[in-house]
Amino acid sequence: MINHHFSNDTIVAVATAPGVGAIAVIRLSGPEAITITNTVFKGKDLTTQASHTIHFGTIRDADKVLDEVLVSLFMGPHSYTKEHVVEISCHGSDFIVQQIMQLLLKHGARLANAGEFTKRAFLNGQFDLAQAEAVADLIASDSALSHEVAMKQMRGGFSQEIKRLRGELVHFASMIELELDFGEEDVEFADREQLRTLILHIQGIIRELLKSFELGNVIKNGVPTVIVGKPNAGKSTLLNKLLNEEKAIVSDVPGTTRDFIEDEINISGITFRFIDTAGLRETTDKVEALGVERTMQKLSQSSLIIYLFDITEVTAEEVQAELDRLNPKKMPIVAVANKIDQATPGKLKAFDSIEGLLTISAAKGAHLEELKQGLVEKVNLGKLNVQQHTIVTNLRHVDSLNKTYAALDDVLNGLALGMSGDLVAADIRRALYSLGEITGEITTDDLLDNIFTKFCIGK
Ligand SMILES: Nc1nc2c(ncn2[C@@H]2O[C@H](COP(=O)(O)OP(=O)(O)OP(=O)(O)O)[C@@H](O)[C@H]2O)c(=O)[nH]1
Ligand SMILES: [Mg+2]
Repeated sequence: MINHHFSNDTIVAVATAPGVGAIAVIRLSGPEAITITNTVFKGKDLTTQASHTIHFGTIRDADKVLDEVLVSLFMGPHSYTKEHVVEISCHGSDFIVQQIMQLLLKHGARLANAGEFTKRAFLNGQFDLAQAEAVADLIASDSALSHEVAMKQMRGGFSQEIKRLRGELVHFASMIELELDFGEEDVEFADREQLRTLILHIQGIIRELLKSFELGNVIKNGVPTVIVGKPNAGKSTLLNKLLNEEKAIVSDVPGTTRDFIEDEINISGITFRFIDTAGLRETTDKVEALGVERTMQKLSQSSLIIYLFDITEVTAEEVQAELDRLNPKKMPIVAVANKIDQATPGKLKAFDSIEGLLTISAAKGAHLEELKQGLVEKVNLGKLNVQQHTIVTNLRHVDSLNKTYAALDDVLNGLALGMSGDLVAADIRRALYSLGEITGEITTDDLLDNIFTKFCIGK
C-alpha cells in the first residue's frame, strides 16, 4: 500500500513553457510553500488566507518591486500534490520569471526535479502510477485519439481493469496460503478447477490488452507510413506536399533521395508519420545502394505503405508485380499513380486492374484529399471506439503484462502437475507482483526515477 509521504522540503519550478508569453506560472509545493511566498509578497498576509483563493499584490526583493502578480493558494491535502501548493502568475518574460525564481530559492525553496510535482502527487495517493504516467501522455498528446486514450487512462480506466484482475488473484493466493497453515491436515480451501478457469480468463484479458498495444502505440506515436517507389516517381514531391513544407530535395535526377526523411502530420485526428525513402532500383552507386537497403528496412518497420509510381513510365503489369514483391506479408498498402497531369485517359484506363488504385499529381497537388482519406480508411482507427476498449500505450505496461502472463503459465503448469500449495502460491504471488508494478502497488526507487525523469520540469 502507498504510505502518506511527507516531504520536508518545498520545491519550486516554472510550470509554463519558456519564452515570452502573456503570463507565466511559477509553482511551489511543500510545507513552506505559503510562508516562503509570503516573505516576498506584499499586499496581504497570505498565511491567514483561506484555501483556493487568489490574491493580487507585488513580489519584492527588499524594496525593489519585481512584478505585479496573482497568487493562488491551495492548502494540502486539497491540491495536486496533496501538499500546500502556491501558483504565482506573473508577467511572461523570462527575465521576470528568473528574478522571482532566484528570490524564492534564496528564501528556502529548492528547484524541483523533472516530474517531481507529479511524483509527490503519486506518493501521496492522489492517483496510481498508470494514472501518473497518463499525465505525461496527456501533455504530449497531439491528436484527438491520443488525447482521448490518455484522458481515459488518467481517469483510471486502465487501472481499474488491472486492479480487478489483481483482486481476483489475491483471493486465491490467500486461500492457498491458508491451506499451508493447516500443514499436515491435507485440506483444500482453494478450488483448483475454479483457479484454473480464473487464470485462463485472466490470460485471455491480458492477451487482449497486449494486442491493443499495437494500436495504442500507433495512437501515441503515429502511424509509420513509408512512401516507396522507383527513383523519380515523385516520392519527395509527395512528402513535401503532404507536410506543406519543402522538407525533401526534389529533382529530375533519379536517385536524389539517399537517406530517409520523416515528419508527421495529423489527418482526421490520426497522426501519420510519413517516411520518404530512396527510390528502389538496382544500383552500383555505393551510397545509393545503402539508401535502398534502408528503404527495405523502413518498409518492414512501418504499418502502412504508399507505393508511388510514375504512370507515364510503367505498365499495370509491372506495378502489380512490384506490389506483390514488396509486400509478401500483405501489410496495408495503397497503390498511388502519380503524374496524372501527363497521362492520357487511355493510359489511366489501362490501370483499372489495380485494386484500390488512387491517382494523383503530387506536383500539382491534385487529388491529395482523396489520398489522405484513403489512408485514414486503411488505418481504420476512426471507427474504433477508444471509450469502449482499454488500450495499452505504454511499453512498461506491456513488459509487466508479459511477466504476469508467464507467471500465470507457471501456475497452470503447477496445477496440472499437482504441485504443492506453497509452490503454486509463489507463482501467483509473482503474477501479483508484476500486475502491481503497473499501478504502483509495487514500486522501487529505480522504477519511479525512470518514470518521473521523463516528465518535464514543472510537472
Ligand atoms: N509532371 C509531373 N512531374 C512531377 C510530379 N510529381 C513529381 N514530379 C517531378 O518528378 C521529378 C522527380 O521528383 P522527386 O519527388 O524528386 O522524385 P523521387 O521519387 O523522390 O525520386 P528519388 O528521390 O530520386 O527516388 C521532379 O522533377 C518532379 O518535379 C507530377 O505530379 N507531375
Ligand atoms: Mg526523393
